[in-house]
This record gives sequence, C-alpha cells and structure tokens, in this order.
Amino acid sequence: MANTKILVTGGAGFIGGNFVQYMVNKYPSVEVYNLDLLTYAGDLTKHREIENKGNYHFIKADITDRETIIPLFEKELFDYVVHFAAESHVDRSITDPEVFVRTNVLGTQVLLDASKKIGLKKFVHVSTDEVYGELDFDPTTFFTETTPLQPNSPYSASKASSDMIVRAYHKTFGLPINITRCSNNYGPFHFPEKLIPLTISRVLNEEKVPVYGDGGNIRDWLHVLDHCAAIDLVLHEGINGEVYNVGGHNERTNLEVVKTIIKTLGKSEELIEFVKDRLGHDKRYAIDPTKLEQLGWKPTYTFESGIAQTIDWYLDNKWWWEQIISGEYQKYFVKQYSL
Ligand code: NAD
Ligand code: TDX
Repeated sequence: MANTKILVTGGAGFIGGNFVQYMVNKYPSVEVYNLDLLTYAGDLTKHREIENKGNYHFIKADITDRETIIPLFEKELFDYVVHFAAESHVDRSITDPEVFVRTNVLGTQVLLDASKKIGLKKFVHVSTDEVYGELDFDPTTFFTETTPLQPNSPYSASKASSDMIVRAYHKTFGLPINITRCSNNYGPFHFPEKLIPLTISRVLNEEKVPVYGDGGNIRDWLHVLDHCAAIDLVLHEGINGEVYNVGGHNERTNLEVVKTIIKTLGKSEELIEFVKDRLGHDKRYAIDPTKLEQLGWKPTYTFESGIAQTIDWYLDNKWWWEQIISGEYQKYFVKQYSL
C-alpha cells in the first residue's frame, strides 16, 4: 500500500471520521485525504490527534461541485475512494428532503464521474440497511444482499438511489466498486442528534429523553470500529461489483437502549418522555452478515461491551459533545479548496 492515496469523503462526520483515524493510524505509509464540506454534521475538532500526521490531508469541498471535484481527481489521481459523505439523519429528511437528493444522489454521481476518468482501483460506497425498508417483528427474518430495495424515508430513498447509480457505473462503465450496507452505528464522535448520543448527553444533563411512539421499534446496533474494520476488509478483499451487508446481530428495541443507558449512568427512568411517532417510522431492521463473515470479518464488540465503552467515552470527552451542542465547533475555520 506504499504511496497509495485514499480519498475518504465525509471524513469530518461520525463514521467517516472514525474511519479516517483508523486508516491514518493503521497505514502510516498510505496518504489519507479527508474531503468534507463541513456541514452542520462535519467537525474537525475530532481530528486533533491526527491532524499533524504526515499522511493526513484535509480538503474542504462539496461533492456536488463538479467543477472542483473532477479536476481534483485528475490532479491527485487517487487509488481508492471510500464514500461516506451524505445527509444522514432521517428526521431531517422528513422536514427537508431536497438536500438529501442533491448530496446523496447527485454528489455520488459526480464522484463516480470523477472516478471513471482516472482508472481508480476501487470505489467503496458506504450505504445503509435502511435501503431495504423495514422488517416485521418476526425474529427469524433478516435483510440479505438480495432483499429487494424498498426504502420508506426520503433519506433511505436517496441512499437507495445512490446505490443504484453506483451499480450502474459498474455495469455500464466497468468501474470497480463495492457497496456496503451497515446497520445502525454507535460509538465515539456520534453527533448528538441520533438516538444513542442524544440519550447519553441528555441523561448526563438530567434532561428528558424523547422516545418516539411506544419505543418498540427495533434497530440492529454495531460499534463504529467494527464497521471501520468491515470497510477496510471490503476495500482490500471485496469482490468487484459485490454488495456486502454489515451487522453484528445486536437487535434491541429503542426503549431497551434508552433504559440501558439510564441504568448504566445510575439515573431515573422518569427522564423518559414518550413523544409523537416519527412519520413512516420503520419497525425493525436486522442484518444477515453471512456474506461478509465469509470474507473473514467478525465484530469485536457485543452490544454490552460496546455501549459500556461508548458511555465511558462520552463521560471522558464532555469537551467534544458540549461544543457540538453549543455550536462552538463550527468556529473551526477552514478555507474552501481551490485549484
Ligand atoms: P454524518 O452525518 O455524521 O456525516 C456526514 C459527513 O458528510 C459530514 O462530515 C458532512 O459535513 C459531510 N457532507 C455532507 N454533505 C456533503 C457534501 N455535499 N460534500 C462533502 N461533504 C458533505 O454521517 P454518518 O452517520 O457518519 O454516516 C456516514 C455514511 O454512512 C452515510 O453515507 C450514511 O448513509 C452511512 N451509514 C450511516 C449509519 C449510521 O448509523 N450513522 C449506518 C449505516 C450507514
Ligand atoms: O430522539 C429520538 N427518539 C427516538 O425514539 C431519536 C433521534 C430517535 N428515536 C428512534 C428512531 C429510530 O427508531 O430511535 C431509533 C434510532 O434513530 P436514529 O438514531 O435517528 O437512527 P435511524 O433513524 O435508525 O438511522 C440511523 O441508522 C441508519 C442513521 O441515522 C442513518 O444514517 C443510518 O443509515
């Protein structure tokens, strides 16, 4: 991998940020380029420990900006792209769907056009289990890679659309690709609008925790570092053109998750507040990861060990999530990339 250049889009976000740190530390001879627009979800303060390492580079740019992205690829001649950049929050996609289509669909297509021009070795498109729609509560049913795509939210519909365009560039132009579809992630640097970091930060501040509907919806949780390891494996070993589901069989109802956090922090369940349900709220997600396991992946965290580690991390890193909640992190100024 010496002299190899990897472009990571969305590397100032939650999963992309963890992946950038994982790659910079694991492969010191690989040049890691973090390209991110720094939307509300992008934060560079998380990279303080790696920002001065010689193999880490940051590029502030918008993936939908064709005039910047194409020449950037032609100049840097990246070997690999791992594409995380997206609008990622389902609730926001219900109130403002347009930016989801622009970033997630158009942005992906611009990256594919740029990749097609430079003889890229692999484009890994980081997608989500939400593209499959929802499962009912029968615990013997799972999403496999051949489950039909039936997205229900503007977010998941935009992700499914981006999956289809990635597939099309493989079939039509022969672009080497993989698509990964992971279940819900949690762990360090998770933006506190999502259920787990929202609950931890609210409970620590003795604030109410909003649980949608009756709290019976099920999500399949995976620690973000297990997701990073899965993407690293797919990047190196994934069979060209294939889709890989990522998940560790950790199904929990939302209420179970919230109660676990409250109990671990020694607080009262009276902090739970049942609120109006999310529109089109998917009942259950559950991943069958057999195909990825056959490639050699297995998760290192159980839900119990992962949530304990995550709660400890939020206790030890109040500086991070407090400046996210206050908006202070957005003062970290970086100039837009120009050629
Ligand atoms: P996130 O919202 O934390 O981060 C997204 C990042 O993309 C931010 O840094 C943001 O600034 C950047 N970005 C947004 N628009 C951009 C644009 N136009 N140009 C350049 N950068 C832009 O998201 P996340 O939770 O880390 O998710 C990363 C990816 O993984 C997404 O594609 C998401 O669909 C997928 N995914 C997430 C989960 C999960 O549980 N969070 C699970 C499976 C898959
Ligand atoms: O305040 C809340 N109360 C609540 O009950 C929030 C924010 C969420 N919920 C529920 C809704 C979901 O059933 O908790 C569950 C998890 O919600 P989110 O954290 O918003 O995640 P989800 O909608 O499942 O989507 C996440 O996982 C898949 C990511 O945001 C997506 O980017 C990823 O693709």
